[in-house]
Amino acid sequence: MRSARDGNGGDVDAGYDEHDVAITGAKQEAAGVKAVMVSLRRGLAEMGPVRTAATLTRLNQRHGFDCPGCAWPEEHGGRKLAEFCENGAKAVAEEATKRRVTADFFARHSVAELSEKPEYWLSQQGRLTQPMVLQPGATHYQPIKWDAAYRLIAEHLNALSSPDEALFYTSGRTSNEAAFLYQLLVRSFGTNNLPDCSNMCHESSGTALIDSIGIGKGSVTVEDVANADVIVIAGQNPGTNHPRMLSVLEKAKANGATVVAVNPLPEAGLIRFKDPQKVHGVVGDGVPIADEFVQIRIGGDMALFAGLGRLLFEAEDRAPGTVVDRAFVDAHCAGFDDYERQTRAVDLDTVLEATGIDEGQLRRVADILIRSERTVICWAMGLTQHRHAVATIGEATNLLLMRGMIGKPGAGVCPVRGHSNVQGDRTMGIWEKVPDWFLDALDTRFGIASPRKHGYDTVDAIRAMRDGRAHVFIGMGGNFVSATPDTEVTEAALRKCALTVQISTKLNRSHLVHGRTALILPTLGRTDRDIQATGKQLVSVEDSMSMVHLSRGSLHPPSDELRSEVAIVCQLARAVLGPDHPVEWEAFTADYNLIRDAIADVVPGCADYNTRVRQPDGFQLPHPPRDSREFHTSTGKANFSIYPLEWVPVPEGRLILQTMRSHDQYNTTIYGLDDRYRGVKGGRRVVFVNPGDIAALGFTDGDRVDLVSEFTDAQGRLQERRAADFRVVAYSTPAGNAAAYYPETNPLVPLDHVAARSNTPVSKAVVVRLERSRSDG
Ligand SMILES: Nc1nc2c(c(=O)[nH]1)N[C@H]1C(S)=C(S)[C@@H](COP(=O)(O)OP(=O)(O)OC[C@H]3O[C@@H](n4cnc5c(=O)[nH]c(N)nc54)[C@H](O)[C@@H]3O)O[C@H]1N2
Ligand SMILES: Nc1nc2c(c(=O)[nH]1)N[C@H]1C(S)=C(S)[C@@H](COP(=O)(O)OP(=O)(O)OC[C@H]3O[C@@H](n4cnc5c(=O)[nH]c(N)nc54)[C@H](O)[C@@H]3O)O[C@H]1N2
Ligand SMILES: [Mo]
Repeated sequence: MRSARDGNGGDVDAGYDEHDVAITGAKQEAAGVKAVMVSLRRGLAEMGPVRTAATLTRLNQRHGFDCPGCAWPEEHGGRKLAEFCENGAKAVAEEATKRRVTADFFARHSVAELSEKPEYWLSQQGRLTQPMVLQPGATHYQPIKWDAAYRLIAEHLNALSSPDEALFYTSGRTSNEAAFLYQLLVRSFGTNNLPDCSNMCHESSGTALIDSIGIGKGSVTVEDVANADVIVIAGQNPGTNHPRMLSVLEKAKANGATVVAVNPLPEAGLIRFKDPQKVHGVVGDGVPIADEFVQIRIGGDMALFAGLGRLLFEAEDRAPGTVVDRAFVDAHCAGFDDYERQTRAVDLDTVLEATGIDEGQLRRVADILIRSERTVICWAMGLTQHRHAVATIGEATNLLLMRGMIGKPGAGVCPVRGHSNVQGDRTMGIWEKVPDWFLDALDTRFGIASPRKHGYDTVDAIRAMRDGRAHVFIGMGGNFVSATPDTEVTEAALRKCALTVQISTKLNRSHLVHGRTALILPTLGRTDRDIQATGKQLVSVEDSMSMVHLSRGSLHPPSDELRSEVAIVCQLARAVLGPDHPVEWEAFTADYNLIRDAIADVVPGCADYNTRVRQPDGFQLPHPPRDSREFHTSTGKANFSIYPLEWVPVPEGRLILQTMRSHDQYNTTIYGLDDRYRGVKGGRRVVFVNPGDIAALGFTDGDRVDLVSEFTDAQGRLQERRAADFRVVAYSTPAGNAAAYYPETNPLVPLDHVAARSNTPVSKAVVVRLERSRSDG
């Protein structure tokens, strides 16, 4: 057992044995008083009573900070005293923890020793406190001064034979101010290599929506969701990943909405919700959420939307003029005739096979859509991380377009984003394929010459490192090595780099899988106070519904050695670009208002940013389809998207595995080892399998198996990858489908297994077979 010292520089004992995992049965309802108790207990353990009170009362309040949990918007007007959820509170506790990783910690642990520890143990050690360097051939990280760190990076960058040999990753927590300056630095340096977490997340949504409606963002507000007739929630687990969405769904239901949940798993929050702030949530059973639970086969959604489209056309035939919104289609859409032809020809037997549902349910859902005057379709990773993700989202959008459900109250597309500022980072130009008009505006404002050649996204960045085309990796947050697919390939790729730099708040695996030289640069988080030359600074973020608002950290930072992300970018820019560079880097660090003024000059819809962001609830960015039914697409109209129907058949003796989040993690950060809603306690190496499949494959619940993924590469060769030792759990999932947690299963996802057009790793459909583990007695 490891030592259990706590506090400054001590190791926190986070040892555990996967064989102790207990299975207690899945829950029907999400939240309730238990959720509040869990969040308070977690807060007290990590932060102590004073910081717990200081953080949880300021979370998502008008004068507080934006929750680093997810991108679901705050409700405006009368906010509740505690506008947070269990998992938002965990995200805050994770950042505002009193535990510290000091230079002494790194002196005691070699990199080799730390790389043996699980991700859970690493994040439990606390906040990083000072810049550290790993010199070539060294066994331990050592302290380094900030100036020396910037010089080291500048030397490496300026020694490259082309700026395109450097990669600048971003995760979605970075504020608008820091993101804007970061992309400005990268473009001033001379590359568009700005891969980000979005490439693994909602890239498919952006790609599909830009084709269909001309903008890659959702077209609804919270009020629209609350006032919808019908809300479809496909491929999303809000009870765990966007818990504050549940109270909006409850409100919508009280207004008479019908909810259709489309998911291979009966996720707790989709079935029932107990609002801990209401009496029935405290003493009763809560409220039912889904009126129709469509237990779809993994990857069957495109077929579902196409089949529903056909039934909608048939209903239009029975009662002409009642289903298709002809006026909208004629005035605003292109490609309707092709869509109608293709959709009328959809074979319903194929739809039933692809989705695994019965015809009665398909017809019931069609009837729900036909009766609806206002439909919202929400989705997340269950739709975006598939080979045919872009086509699937296009098909969902078609259903809305044919009924005129875009650009009217209570209706529209709602891709529910992940990271709290992932959408804002894109708006600020963190995009490897940013359009030329953005670069033109940047060049005009700053007198620089941005490159026009598109950069690498996440998957292409890994290929570039693997193939020796990129030698320096810089990560603005995130945990690249654990978030990306094909762990072995990615690790080898990073190890080939001359320099890897991680700008981070917490210790993670990306600090331990490193280039010849490696740097850890510790930074302030969302909850920390940020003081610069002109005083206390504020930052701003954009939520999933295009609302931009301020966030004010108030906690005393974990160490005086921390720098804000803005300060790190500006100092680095000075070191890399030299003192004569035209951008006013020093002034920007001193006063973030000046950054916001620059954003106002460059980014559309951000005029008067400093004033409008200070309005009580901030301001909403323009969205032409939502605001005025204008569509800035290739045709100048909303385009019906036409793709051949695709789904995911199950090969004989194999399973289709989806990789997903437990209730006790934030992406690669593992908060704890329980998945309360799915009834798992004390471990994460579990694989959820349909009971019929368990028997048919010759196993029983509780067996320990290796997951072996199978993939045919571009040359037609069969490849295999293995993740060892998972406990089989009998679970309600469609026949042929299985589920297990990410990041443990990332080694199974081949680098080339990507979505068509968006290049997003296909994390939700991996062909696997089960093999009895060698360790299974
Ligand atoms: N507490 C917490 N909050 C988070 C995060 C976190 O890790 N922890 N992560 C944040 C981030 S970055 C993101 S992107 C979001 C992720 O939010 P989600 O997308 O909800 O996250 P996943 O766990 O990947 O869950 C995917 C859901 O899709 C379902 N699914 C899988 N395959 C299919 C399919 O083929 N069809 C359909 N219809 N459903 C399918 C799964 O059963 C599961 O319910 O959450 C954000 N919020
Ligand atoms: N198999 C599989 N793989 C997936 C997914 C999946 O569903 N299945 N989901 C994908 C998705 S949707 C996403 S978004 C990615 C997530 O990919 P990332 O965003 O790269 O990963 P995170 O785990 O969110 O990053 C956590 C780290 O961010 C740092 N951090 C936290 N807050 C801050 C901050 O304020 N500033 C800075 N500089 N650093 C900070 C901490 O050091 C922490 O260790 O993973 C993807 N990978
Ligand atoms: Mo995400």
